[in-house]
Amino acid sequence: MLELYHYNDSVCAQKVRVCLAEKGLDWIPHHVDLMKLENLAPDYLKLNPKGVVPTLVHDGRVVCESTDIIEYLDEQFPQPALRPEEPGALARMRTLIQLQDDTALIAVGLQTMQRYIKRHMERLSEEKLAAYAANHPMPERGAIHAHVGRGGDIPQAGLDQAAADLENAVGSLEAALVEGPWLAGDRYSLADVTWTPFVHRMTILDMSVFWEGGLRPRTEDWWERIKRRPSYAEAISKFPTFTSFTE
Ligand SMILES: N[C@@H](CCC(=O)N[C@@H](CS)C(=O)NCC(=O)O)C(=O)O
Repeated sequence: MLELYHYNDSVCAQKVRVCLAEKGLDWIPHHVDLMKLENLAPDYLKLNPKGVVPTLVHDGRVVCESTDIIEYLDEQFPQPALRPEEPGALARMRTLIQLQDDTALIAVGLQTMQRYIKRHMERLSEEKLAAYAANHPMPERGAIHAHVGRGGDIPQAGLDQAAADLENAVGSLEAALVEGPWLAGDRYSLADVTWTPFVHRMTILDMSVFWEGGLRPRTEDWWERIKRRPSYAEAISKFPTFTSFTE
């Protein structure tokens, strides 16, 4: 049995949902509402000590970290294989996943925080914000949520750096796509799984200018093909996004 603790509009959770959809696996959802701070509930922290989503539970075995989860799924459910056998392609796949982990998560996080999460945090009471800041297992996460919730902004220099990092990352995708229609070459892989939610988020953040209009034509073409895969609808577009929040 596969259970996924996720949040509708978390890029890291979307990454795992895309992988599950590509493999045609059924899973039991447990929605952890980050806007209601459910990620800091004591029972959830027992599963995921960092207080973040996603967390996979497979027959009672707990796996955290989205990259570890998708690798785990590919090992446990090998068909269709999402890791290339050719060593060069495998290395390219891992490099692009690492780029997401090292750079894109922080960059989309800052931009999303300023554009969307801030307005939700601003509705929380001072008591809740103080509790978030004091109790988050990753103090810098608690602090930044409390900062924007109290009316603070992400410094413009940080937002500019995040945008530059994301544009550079799109440059890396464009370069990788020289090798084939997919990010690791001729076969769809975990690199494509990983970058699907991040490129999707960039479209929400008005960053599709980084590839549209022929600027990075291979990425533009890849993105069109990604959106046509059933996993895109199943794992991403059927879920609500920050832009549709009304509560
Ligand atoms: N490295 C982790 C990062 C997980 C992560 O940062 N998740 C975000 C949503 S994309 C989260 O739960 N944020 C809530 C918080 O930081 O309080 C992974 O890839 O699973």
